[in-house]
Amino acid sequence: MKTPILSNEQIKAFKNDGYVVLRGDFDADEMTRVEQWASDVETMPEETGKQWVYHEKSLTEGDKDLICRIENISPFHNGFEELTEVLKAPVGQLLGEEAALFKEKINFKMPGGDGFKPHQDSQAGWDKYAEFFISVLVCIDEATVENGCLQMVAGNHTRGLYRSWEPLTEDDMADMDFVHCPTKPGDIVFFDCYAPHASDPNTSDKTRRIYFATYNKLSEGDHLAQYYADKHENYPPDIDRLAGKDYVYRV
Ligand SMILES: O=C(O)CCC(=O)C(=O)O
Repeated sequence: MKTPILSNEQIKAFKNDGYVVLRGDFDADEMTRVEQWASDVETMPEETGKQWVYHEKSLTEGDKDLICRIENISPFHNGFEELTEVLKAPVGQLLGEEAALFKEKINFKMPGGDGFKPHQDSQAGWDKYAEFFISVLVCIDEATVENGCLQMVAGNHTRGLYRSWEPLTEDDMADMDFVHCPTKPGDIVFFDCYAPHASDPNTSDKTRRIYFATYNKLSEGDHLAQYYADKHENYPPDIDRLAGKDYVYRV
């Protein structure tokens, strides 16, 4: 995979808007590989101590079981490890220093898969680990309005964190303008941990996979192991769940 390099205009757009979209930055050959890697990860057996697989029930097809998300992939897949490495350089350009990987996942959003309520990523308790994070989205399948592409608010990231562990309220959103951000395979989006965003359920008949990797400044520490240890306590992958215990996805 080639290393994406941001232009000065792209860096400026990120600072102004809280996100920036790079169109077609990974080419068709690179995306054929990433698409194959995502298919590999989907079929890898679910085992304790390996990649973390989360399921959901279809919103449209009765009780059909869907994969909604797979996290903690790169330790078990060389391709995604390579991807986390090449994305470090452009994130470092935005952070102004070297980046450390914090977490990564593929959101599958299969047909009938649910969307995401409006939120800031840092609302998921990330401020416990570091002050600031940047997430990078690599679009694997075309993301459209119909299949639940990302919706972003420009310019609101400068307000900082609204509050932890609760999505944004109607009051918070009174002056926010959520704009659909459709993406094609090979598009890359960088976004600030305070940039409000959301997405709708997938009402199409095709899966919409997007890869997300999140980084913090290396000078703020390497928190990946602690983040996943804490998350395993509160919201483990489905295979590690205790019978009778209620697990609630908050943000
Ligand atoms: O995959 C999506 O549609 C949005 C994902 C998102 O907002 C998140 O994972 O925080």
